[in-house]
Amino acid sequence: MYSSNTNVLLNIEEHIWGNTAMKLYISVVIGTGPCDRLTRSKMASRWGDLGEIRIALLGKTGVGKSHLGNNLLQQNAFGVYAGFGKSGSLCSLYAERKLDDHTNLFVVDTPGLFDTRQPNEKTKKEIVRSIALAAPGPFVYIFVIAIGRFTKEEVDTIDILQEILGDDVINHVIIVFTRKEDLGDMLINDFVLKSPPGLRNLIQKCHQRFAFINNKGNQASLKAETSYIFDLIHKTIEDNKHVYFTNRMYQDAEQILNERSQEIQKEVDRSIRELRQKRISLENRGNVDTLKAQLLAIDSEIAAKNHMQPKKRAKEELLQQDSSLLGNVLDRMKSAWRSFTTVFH
Ligand SMILES: Nc1nc2c(ncn2[C@@H]2O[C@H](COP(=O)(O)OP(=O)(O)OP(=O)(O)O)[C@@H](O)[C@H]2O)c(=O)[nH]1
Ligand SMILES: [Mg+2]
Repeated sequence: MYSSNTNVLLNIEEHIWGNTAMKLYISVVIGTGPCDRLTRSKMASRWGDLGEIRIALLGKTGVGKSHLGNNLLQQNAFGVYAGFGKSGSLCSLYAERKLDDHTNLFVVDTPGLFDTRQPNEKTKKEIVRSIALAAPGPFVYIFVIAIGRFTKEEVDTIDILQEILGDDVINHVIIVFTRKEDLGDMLINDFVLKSPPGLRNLIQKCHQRFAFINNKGNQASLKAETSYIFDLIHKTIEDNKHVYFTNRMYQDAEQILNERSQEIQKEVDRSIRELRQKRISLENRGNVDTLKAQLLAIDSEIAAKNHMQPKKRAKEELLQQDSSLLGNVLDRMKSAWRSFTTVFH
């Protein structure tokens, strides 16, 4: 028999997943299946063994991308700008948080990209940077639109996205409308019905996958709205059979990041070896007690280096202005630059 706590959990999970997943959950977590412990706990994750859910935020400047990113991440990771569209900065950023024991949420914020057909060289560089940060490819692109501020530029953004990344990218796009409070008493169905044809087409193009959020809402409404968005993300990932969007550009970026991660790992291994050597020679100097502080410092330095994730370090290098790693990605994406020239005019 299950404890009452387990029953509560079962009810919640049933609500979220439905019956089939529920049976799977019972057999795996409660222990009726022949799984080993590791498989059990991995299967218990709503996200299976995906490990990392990569999400990219898209949309015109000032629509609330960063604010939405912060709400999904439950932290103030991205700069939110008080004025509408005042960001002006072109620095793509990323942040992450744990969704459960096995799954990280990884969000790339792209300030106002893809929203003009006349980007300067700096903007193009930022597009490449944001692609590289989300390598090997996002599971879901969240296209953010502010209620009541839909323009032709939004349609253009999706067109540009498809022209750069390919038509299939649309299968990974969901729309999130911010400023939900502006809906007032209007029902969601009415909102869709009364939307301009361009927006209705866009919703249809995105397989009717849309959600609403008031980024400035209270805790309870934020909880309900972000949880609905996560359900939508989950459904999109299921619809795409757990395959993230990728193409040559993402794969090139991934390869360069992997090469850099390997170099970083080698550098780390070398400096750990040097630290260990230093430790041994200190110990050989005799009185270990007087050297205690130095030995402890070396131990904690070794622990920190062991803890470091080379891939993460590589992505951090991409954020640096004039990073040579970004230069390498740009070089590798020369063909992409050519396609930018044809897409943007
Ligand atoms: N009332 C209300 N304000 C919002 C909502 N979402 C965002 N805002 C506000 O709109 C402003 C712009 O939000 P940001 O998140 O910085 O917009 P952004 O899309 O990241 O803008 P860029 O970085 O310039 O591309 C901020 O003042 C937000 O607090 C919302 O749902 N309701
Ligand atoms: Mg922003």
